[in-house]
Amino acid sequence: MSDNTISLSRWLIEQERTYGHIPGSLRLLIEQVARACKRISRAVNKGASTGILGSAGSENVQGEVQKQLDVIANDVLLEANEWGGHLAAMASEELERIHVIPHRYPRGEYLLMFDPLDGSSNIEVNVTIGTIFSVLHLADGVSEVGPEHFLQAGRQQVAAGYCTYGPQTSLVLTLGHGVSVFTLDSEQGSFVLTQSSLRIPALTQEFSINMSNMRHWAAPVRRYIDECLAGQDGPRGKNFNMRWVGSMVADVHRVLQRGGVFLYPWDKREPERAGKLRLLYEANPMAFLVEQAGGMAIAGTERILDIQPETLHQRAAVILGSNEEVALLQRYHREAS
Ligand code: AHM
Ligand code: MG
Repeated sequence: MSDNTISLSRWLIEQERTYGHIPGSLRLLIEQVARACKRISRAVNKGASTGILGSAGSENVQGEVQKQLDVIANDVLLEANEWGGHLAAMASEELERIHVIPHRYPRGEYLLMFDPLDGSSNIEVNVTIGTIFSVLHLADGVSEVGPEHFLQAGRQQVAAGYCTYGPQTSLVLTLGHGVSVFTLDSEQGSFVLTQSSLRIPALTQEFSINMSNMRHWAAPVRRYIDECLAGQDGPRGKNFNMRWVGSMVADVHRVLQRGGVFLYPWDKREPERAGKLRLLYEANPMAFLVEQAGGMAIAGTERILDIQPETLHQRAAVILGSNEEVALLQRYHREAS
């Protein structure tokens, strides 16, 4: 590390000084999450050499088969964040119930939510996966923490971020004052600031959706994608490119860096389900980051961050990215409703 690099720890302290309302306990909580991500990154990097690829032989609360790395990542996050004194409870995509901080540790004022290993179908094929997290404040005066305390609209998040485990390990973070990107210097073992005040490019011609579900989409999504596919000769008057990694962290990271739109919309396969992705562990943190980077995030007509959660593992439709594209999709949804 050269002298002018800014480590995550230094950056957090400087943020605390600049924005007096970022409390020290939130700073320490973020450092703890980052430490857990470094451990997960190491486990992911070792891959098959340590025999930890493959199924764990169990299912999570959503009925999805858990991979060994899903379980390891979940345990690392629980263990790393339990004792610090900053949290009251945690909720994970992999756990049916919330994890209340045991009485032997001091209880803090925050709630942490995470998808420990997003994109786990990509683990075996050595494609980028990641951890997504979100932090809420526990309402004042609560003595017994319950799942209902996690049911806050996404606009109330005090921090959110994700870590990608790919060619580089990147931590992308917002505390509500813009988005910063940190890259793991694996020799030093620390995250260093590599981008400040990230802005999603406004002019863009790239979309990201699982095209194999096309026949199941609702009319507004179909209309938007049809117009993109029509290219230069169609109503958009330009050619579009398509990318789908199948790991939300990787697809959203690309959208944040070079613009475009990411969609996992409602579809007819399971009409009673709002979408595939989880509101608290995936949609809300990504929506917070995207809005902080100057983009938009909607579920159809509604802003994701305004959805009032009703259950812990609730799903949401997700459409996010560059303003112009998401605004057009919102208009198509409004016209259809
Ligand atoms: P996971 O959290 O169990 O990995 O599932 C979420 C993932 C997202 O990362 C990704 O955008 C989506 O599922 C891909 O779904 P599909 O395989 O239907 O394209
Ligand atoms: Mg996920």
